[in-house]
Amino acid sequence: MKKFYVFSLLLCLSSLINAQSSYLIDKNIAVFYPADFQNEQHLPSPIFINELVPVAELPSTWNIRPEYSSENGKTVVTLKIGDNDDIYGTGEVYGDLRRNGKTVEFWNSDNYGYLKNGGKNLYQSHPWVLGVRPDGSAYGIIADNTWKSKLESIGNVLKFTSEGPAFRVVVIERSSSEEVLEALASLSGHMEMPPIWAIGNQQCRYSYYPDSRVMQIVDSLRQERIPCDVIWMDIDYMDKFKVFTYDPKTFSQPQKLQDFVHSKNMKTVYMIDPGIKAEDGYFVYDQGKASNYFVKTPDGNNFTGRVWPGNCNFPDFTRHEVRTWWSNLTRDFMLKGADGLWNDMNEPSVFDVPSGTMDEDALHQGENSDIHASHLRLHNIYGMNMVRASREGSLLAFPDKRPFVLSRSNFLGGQRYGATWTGDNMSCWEHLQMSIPMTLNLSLSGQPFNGPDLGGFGADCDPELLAHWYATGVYFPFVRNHAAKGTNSQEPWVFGERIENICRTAVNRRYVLLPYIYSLFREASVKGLPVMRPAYWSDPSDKNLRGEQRVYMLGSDLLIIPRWAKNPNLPKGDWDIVQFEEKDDMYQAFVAQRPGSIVPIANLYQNTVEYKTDSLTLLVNTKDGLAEGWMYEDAGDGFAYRSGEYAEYTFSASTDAKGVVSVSIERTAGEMDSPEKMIRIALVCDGKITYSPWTRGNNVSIKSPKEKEYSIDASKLKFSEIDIDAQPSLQKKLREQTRKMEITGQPFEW
Ligand code: MIG
Repeated sequence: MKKFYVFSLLLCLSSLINAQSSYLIDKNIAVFYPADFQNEQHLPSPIFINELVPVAELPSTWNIRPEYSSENGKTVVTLKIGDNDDIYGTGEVYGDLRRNGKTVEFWNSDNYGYLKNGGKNLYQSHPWVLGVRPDGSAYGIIADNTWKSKLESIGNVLKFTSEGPAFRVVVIERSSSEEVLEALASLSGHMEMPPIWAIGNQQCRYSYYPDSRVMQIVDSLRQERIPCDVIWMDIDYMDKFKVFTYDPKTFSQPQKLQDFVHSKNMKTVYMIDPGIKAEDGYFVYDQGKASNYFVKTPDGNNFTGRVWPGNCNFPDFTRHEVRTWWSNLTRDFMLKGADGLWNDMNEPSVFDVPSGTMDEDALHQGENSDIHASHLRLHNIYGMNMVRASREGSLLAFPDKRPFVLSRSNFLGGQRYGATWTGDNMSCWEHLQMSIPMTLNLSLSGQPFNGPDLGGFGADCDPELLAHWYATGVYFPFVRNHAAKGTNSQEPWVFGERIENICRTAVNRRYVLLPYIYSLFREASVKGLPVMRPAYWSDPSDKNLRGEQRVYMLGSDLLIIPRWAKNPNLPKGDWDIVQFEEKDDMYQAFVAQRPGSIVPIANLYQNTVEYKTDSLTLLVNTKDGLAEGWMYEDAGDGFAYRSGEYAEYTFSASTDAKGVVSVSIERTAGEMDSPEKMIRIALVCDGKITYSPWTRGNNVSIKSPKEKEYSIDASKLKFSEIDIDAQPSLQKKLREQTRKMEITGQPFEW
């Protein structure tokens, strides 16, 4: 670090504005320093897990290079890319999957309905671009900068404009998008393996209260046989919205509540916000005040802003001693009955001020107590540092359990600390459709564990929308139904049996797919590959797929085609539709399997406590008679897997001259004891499944019904009749919501 500082200083003295130093820090990963790099304004970087150490000179042939300049006192960095490149990523963004021609602002913002500022800045920031050339080769660009900034894509130029001093840029060159994502994770960290319950179905609303209501919902989920793993507590469980407290009337016995929820094989997740009510006698406030832990104003007072509890002060999470304090508070709280945590409002969100957040000149102490850094610089990593402290708190409470923290705000690299959701969407068709490119671009920005509020948060959901949302969304990495206060209920059963059956079928599919999905999370935690992937990953050479944003991939082997996505662009080749149910309800997404792949699925369970993998059905779609697949499993929680307590298997299929398909299972890694499984083949062929008998052991065969010569033809698929354009639009939903507000006199709270 010091070395660079001195070096850049020297360069600064000896060179003109655009001079810079650059090195390779890894194979085909370059870092560029501006001539006037100010170490203390940027470091330590919250993005990288290791210092960027030079390993070689930058080759003179290096293609993508930043050019530094300034414009109206702001730092400008431009990079020239190829004329025909497609760009993706750029974090949590509203709008199309391809980011060519788009602008995103990096200034974390509470953005209800994505309505503010044209949705250009949402709850989190990822100063990051994934670029893909026509030949499929790809590059990644990291602006190592937390300051308020923006990114514009203008023709073949990427332009970053920052309110802070000039920053480092890292450019990754690889031969595919996958490899770029792997490189990003090697630099910025991998997500940790989540507890398996966190990838199950989850039920939330703002808010289930009192506690008896929570129990009722849990009971209903079980009675209605909607598989589910988690019930969520939104802010109303607190005593007057004071964090780390419980309402003495409605949530007086959190431990008893957790015991009940556990007895139903579910888990509890509780919301914790950053705003601390400024009220003498409230223990969190008293401690924070006494230790001087709050964010300051320039004149040395505690910054005060209004949020749910009223006037609040805000912990300065950029300081490690504040994070330690927070982790301890979190530990004590979790020990009273929480399995997971939900950090909201941590952009941070502040009511009644035009900016919706803290003043730009508010002061943070940062990691270095000599430096008081402005909010302008540290705003974007406020949420990241909060979720980091929360994760630590969970580990203090339960050293033997994997933390699960969901955070609304975060920053590039934040996958190390928690999962995320895409904030306050609306129950409307635009947002159901938009949830796909949003989740994909976050996934392409290093955050594999994310998803939208299923069913939509703001405004009333309706039966068709809910059914289609479940049918589309159960393959997302994070699956949680959530709705705002003042909106109608949207649990799977509220619209009658027909809709409930559709929702249940969809959730059942997620649960049988768990062996495959859990393996994808393993892949994310080891390699850094996303769980949900854009359709173009199925064939980067197919230009038609580059902008496809209705169809998406779950891992490398399944392609999800929503039923409302008429005439989608589909990959060529022998992708085959997996028929999960006997009867088609015309809502469930088509799930197409990659030719040459084997996907393990389990029997149906209602939750991950009961879930077992002792019987596996192997979906096999052969290509030239061959297919391959793999699977990972472990205890589903805890850290024993780190010392070898896991099992990895590979599956391989071949076909003999008589058309008999045989699959063998090989144990390839891990030391976990696992008895031989019952297995059967489900041969996916021409849209139908043929099952072999169940067999115990490592080999199973089946006579293939016929030579296959099928490929999915979008024009032959039966899509839903629903006319999306005729459905209530976002604008109409907003008008309806305003009208309801006038009639009931009840303001909507979000
Ligand atoms: O200002 O806690 O995005 O999921 O239900 C609104 C209440 C505060 C915003 C979150 C939403 C949550 C709600 N919160």
